[in-house]
Amino acid sequence: MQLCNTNPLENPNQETLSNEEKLAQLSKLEQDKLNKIQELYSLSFSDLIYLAQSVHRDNNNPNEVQFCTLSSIKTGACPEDCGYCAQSSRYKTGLQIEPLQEEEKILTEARQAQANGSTRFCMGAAWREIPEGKQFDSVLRMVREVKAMGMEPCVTLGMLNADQAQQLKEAGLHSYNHNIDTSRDYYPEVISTRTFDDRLQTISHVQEAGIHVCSGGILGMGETQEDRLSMLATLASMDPQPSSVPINVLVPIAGTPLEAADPIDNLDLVRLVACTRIMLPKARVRLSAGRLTMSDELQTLCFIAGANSIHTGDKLLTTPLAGESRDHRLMERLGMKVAA
Ligand code: SAM
Ligand code: DTB
Ligand code: SF4
Repeated sequence: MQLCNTNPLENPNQETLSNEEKLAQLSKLEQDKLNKIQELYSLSFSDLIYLAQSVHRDNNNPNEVQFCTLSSIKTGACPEDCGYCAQSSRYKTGLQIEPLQEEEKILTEARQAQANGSTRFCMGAAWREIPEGKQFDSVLRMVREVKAMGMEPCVTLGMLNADQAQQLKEAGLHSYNHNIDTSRDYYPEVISTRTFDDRLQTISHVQEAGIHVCSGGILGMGETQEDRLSMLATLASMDPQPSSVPINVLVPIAGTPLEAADPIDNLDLVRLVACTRIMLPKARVRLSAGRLTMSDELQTLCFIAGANSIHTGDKLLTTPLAGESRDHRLMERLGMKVAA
């Protein structure tokens, strides 16, 4: 793993450590990043946005937004206990369970997504880890076909090993989405069936296979501001940095432990987008879950702060989105272009 940090959880006395002592265990790099993010976060809103927009202009086309369409290729019945997720078998969320979908059905969705302006197509499966055999072979074929259409194929399939990462690379996979979701400290409050280090391990396999990493998190799960900044410090310390960072705002799902979590303040969201842009200057900063309930004005502030990609379409994985036409209308109103 090229993440330059020491794992405080490897210390069995972790629980007895003060916050200061835990911090002292973070690597110099990650701690430096955290200090810088804290400084950025304490700037006036206007100074922070000015800086983020300057970094954005130096590294990206500020008038361009990439559209990415999601498809749930295997839905629900997941053994993991992620406290936010509609697809965990631990919670009664009323979700319709669907087995791995037919390849042709998914490829039809990909063609439609491309016709609607998306250049990236992300296929998600509610697996703890990728199963070997026929199901993985089918996913590999879908990746090959999406690549052949000229789109960026992305998948999010749970944990994987080095050999599976290699096979995905050979099939032409552009990106693997695997979120760290929150800070190392807050992670066990949200998920107990795997660790933060399990996530980093999968990310390391993805990096080593030469596949782009797409990794981000969820805001509004009851975490503190410090947790959010610490999550960002972890992402910014990865080497190479993720080439895409999805920023999800929790979509509260009835029946999950986080159904009534306090929502994130809108201006805090914009500040976090700005800090992400500054700390990961070249990444696609992607507005992901939570956009259905965001006003056009809030989304615009996020674009000004450096967001340059969205998940579009009628649906994320299991929850609704407003459809591409709302997104195209907003692009037109702002004089911005959908990345070709
Ligand atoms: N099972 C795989 C995994 O967990 O890596 C892939 C699918 S999982 C649904 C993809 C990501 O969606 C999660 O890592 C989480 O960040 C995000 N997500 C899931 N449910 C969400 C919700 N209710 N609100 C916001 N983001 C959510
Ligand atoms: C990511 O970070 N967000 C997307 C994508 N990667 C796979 C998924 C969001 C899921 C939101 C809840 C749902 O629709 O089930
Ligand atoms: Fe399963 Fe992924 Fe949902 Fe967690 S986030 S319950 S691993 S589908």
